Amino acid sequence: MRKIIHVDMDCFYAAVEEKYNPQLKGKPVGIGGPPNTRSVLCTANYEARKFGVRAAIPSSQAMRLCPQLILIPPHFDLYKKESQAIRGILEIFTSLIEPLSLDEAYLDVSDSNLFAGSATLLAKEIKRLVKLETGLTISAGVAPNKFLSKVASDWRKPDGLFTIAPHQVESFVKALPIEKIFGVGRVTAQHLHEKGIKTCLDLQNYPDKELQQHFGSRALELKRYAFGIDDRPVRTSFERKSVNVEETFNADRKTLQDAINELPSLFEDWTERMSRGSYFSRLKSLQVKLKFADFEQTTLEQVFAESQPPTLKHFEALLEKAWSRRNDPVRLIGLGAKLKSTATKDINKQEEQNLESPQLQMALSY
Ligand code: DCP
Ligand code: MG
Repeated sequence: MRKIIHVDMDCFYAAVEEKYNPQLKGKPVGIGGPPNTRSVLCTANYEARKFGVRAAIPSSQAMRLCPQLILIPPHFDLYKKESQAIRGILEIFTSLIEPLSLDEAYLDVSDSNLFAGSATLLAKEIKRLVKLETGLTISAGVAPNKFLSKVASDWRKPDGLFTIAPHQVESFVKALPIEKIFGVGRVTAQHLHEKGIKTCLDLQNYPDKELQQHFGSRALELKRYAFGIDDRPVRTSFERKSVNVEETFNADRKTLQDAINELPSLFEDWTERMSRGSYFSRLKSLQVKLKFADFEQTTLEQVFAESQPPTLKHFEALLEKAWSRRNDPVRLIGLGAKLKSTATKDINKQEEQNLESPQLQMALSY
């Protein structure tokens, strides 16, 4: 049984801004470009969230929701600096670290002897040191796998610490809303809801066959998550999984032809990135993403198995298909590719050992 810790900074960009400008404390703060542009918010602090202000909404909408909002343009250099300091703290405890973004990481501490093997106490010490050294708060979740540790870090946010010990998994997942499952976005959640599946327990009890009819090869994976099972290893080395480029336009592109006209420059960018990283040999599928004027988005993905690199024509065909889903003006076009993994096996994957080790013993030291 593994011990995974997921850590995630609280209101990261906003918290860093407050650190460097303490006068902001207690006031509603949003990070993003000015409201007279098409900028969307990166994040907002808790004072602002009370007004419904949150990441990904347009700055203009944020100002309407909360007219006293203090809007600050992002300072990525500062966030990077704080992120590196946090990374330094994490490295005290283990080298098995998988960063997900500047403010989030998984740690595999299964084999750590620190704190008598208690991952919970280890997480507590991480929280203490992060606060001491950076002045910022981080939330942590401890669980036997990545999926549950991420749910756990969110469970008591902000400044939270929550553990799901192995013996608690079964009862914990039962009431867990399916939206919390890794990879279940709005669309999948809606499909599941239509079948009356709201919680992981509902999903556990749903017949395999019917689930497979609707979700194909994903059905089994969904079921496993519903039981709290997730074998994904903590990956320490960064391996690029996709190469994407996108552009948000100052004015919506109203017709298919307008959209097609945007492709050559995007394609050029994308090709350059693919070549620079020598990624063409790993090409798995091509995709086109459209974000419509109302912020709804759609992504069309198609397996690419030809021996020559794709041309503009391939993306045009995908764009036409994606466009026909709504035939509406778009504010953003993205194109890209998914890449095949180079990994031959999961080196960090824990074998199921010590099957007869008593659960109680686990629970006490977790
Ligand atoms: N971010 C962004 N655009 C988004 C989401 C996030 O630029 N749509 C940036 C700003 C966030 C940072 O990434 O501060 C971390 O993202 P989180 O989802 O962890 O959000 P926060 O750390 O801001 O808040 P929370 O306390 O909920 O983790
Ligand atoms: Mg965060």
